[in-house]
Amino acid sequence: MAQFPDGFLWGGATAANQYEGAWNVDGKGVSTADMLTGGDVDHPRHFTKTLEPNTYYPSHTGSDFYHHWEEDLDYLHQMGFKTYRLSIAWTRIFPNGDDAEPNRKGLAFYKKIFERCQEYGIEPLVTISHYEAPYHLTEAYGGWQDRRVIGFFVNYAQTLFREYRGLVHYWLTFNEINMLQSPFGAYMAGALPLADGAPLSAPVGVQAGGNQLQAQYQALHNQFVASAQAVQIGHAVDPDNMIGCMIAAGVDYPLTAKPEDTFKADMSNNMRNYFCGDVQVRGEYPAFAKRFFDENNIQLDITDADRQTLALGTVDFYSFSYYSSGVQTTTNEGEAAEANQTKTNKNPYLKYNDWGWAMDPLGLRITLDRIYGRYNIPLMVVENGLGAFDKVEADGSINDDYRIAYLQGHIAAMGDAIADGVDLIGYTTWGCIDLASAGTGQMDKRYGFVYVNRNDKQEGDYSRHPKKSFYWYKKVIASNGADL
Ligand code: BGP
Repeated sequence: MAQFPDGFLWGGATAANQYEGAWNVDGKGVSTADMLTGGDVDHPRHFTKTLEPNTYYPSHTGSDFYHHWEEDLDYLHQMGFKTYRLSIAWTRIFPNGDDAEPNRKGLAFYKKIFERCQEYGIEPLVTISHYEAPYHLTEAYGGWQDRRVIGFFVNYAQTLFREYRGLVHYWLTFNEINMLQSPFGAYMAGALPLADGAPLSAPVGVQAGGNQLQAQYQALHNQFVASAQAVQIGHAVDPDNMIGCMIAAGVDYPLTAKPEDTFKADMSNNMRNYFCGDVQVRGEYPAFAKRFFDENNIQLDITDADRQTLALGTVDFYSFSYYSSGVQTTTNEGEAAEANQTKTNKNPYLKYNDWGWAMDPLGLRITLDRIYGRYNIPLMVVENGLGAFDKVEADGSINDDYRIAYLQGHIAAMGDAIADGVDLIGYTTWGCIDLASAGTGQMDKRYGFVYVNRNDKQEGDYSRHPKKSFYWYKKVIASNGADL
């Protein structure tokens, strides 16, 4: 039976642009996420420079948390949440990103949420930037490639640390910062410019013929520096602040015992779990970065002051999302699978969800063991869960046994990792209340314990309905993970 430590932070996670809606209310500015359409298989996500009438932009409505926050926090409280991971929309606080003064109405919105959390004994875990940035910064500065954006972010982060001092103790600087390494994530994670009408897989941040990787890695470097400065400020404002990195982590297996396959899998795991981890935990780029930069003709603008900032702004804990594992091979023997517009090799030993993501609880234990083995600092799993189509029965019940089974397996794997010696301090399942998908923009790709009545056809009144998993997770938390 899994043994979780006392005080383990059980909870769930959401992100502003996928959940809040109210995209242009109370002084909020336009964010990069607000320019992304999507919604179902016939309408894959793409960027539009001018908002098109009669087109669905998932962030504009989300799950309408902006107007349902009291009800939603009440549901989290009923489940016994110890923590709630949410992000702050930068554009509610600084509508353009480079504004001189913050928007008081935006600050007030989150303050009442944190105060309610405090009443409920729920520790907020705040992501300062989750897959969005003020659109103005992308237009006027070219986004995160430009060093000036570092200063705007640090000013924003400092405003939050001061405003919410005593109410918030756990912070993450950038969601899945390593997504900047892939073309798919670079617009979302890095807020680099896309061409009008371009899909999310299109080149970002460069004029035709430019070095796309150069743009991505310079933006990533600038985010590292911004994150490290924010960590130092956060600690200075309140020494009780615990500030973490957030990385899309996982494990890639070699398809065969060919040494080349193992080498390729190792390199892939290094790039995914350790590239950003080393910079943010150890305060310096890993040794393997140099060869990667050389081979890809990437020449970064890294100053001595940057190196010092990185060394001084290391994080207190390593947090990550884990959904799935992958397979690497140097041959064409594998069967191809597709997830998030990226071709991968199919693992014959695992089952896949409806979006082509392998379900692999043991992969979570392996990931935890390896990351802890490298860094020896507290870990937190801040996203995990099963995206699935849910069915509302005639009597209104939603029997999501498949979701319960997925989570049971992953929680048991965390228990095993703790028994392996890993210092795991918390677990927040993704999309604890249904919200729009980041990858597809769909409302029908659901993760929640609470159903939100809104679908891919943009029908539904946003009413909330607990699923079977709601009562199950409540029991898990009450038993501190003993009763799965
Ligand atoms: C992560 C993101 C989240 C979330 C999740 C699930 O990469 O941090 O924002 O959405 O993936 O992905 P999707 O929404 O595409 O199912």
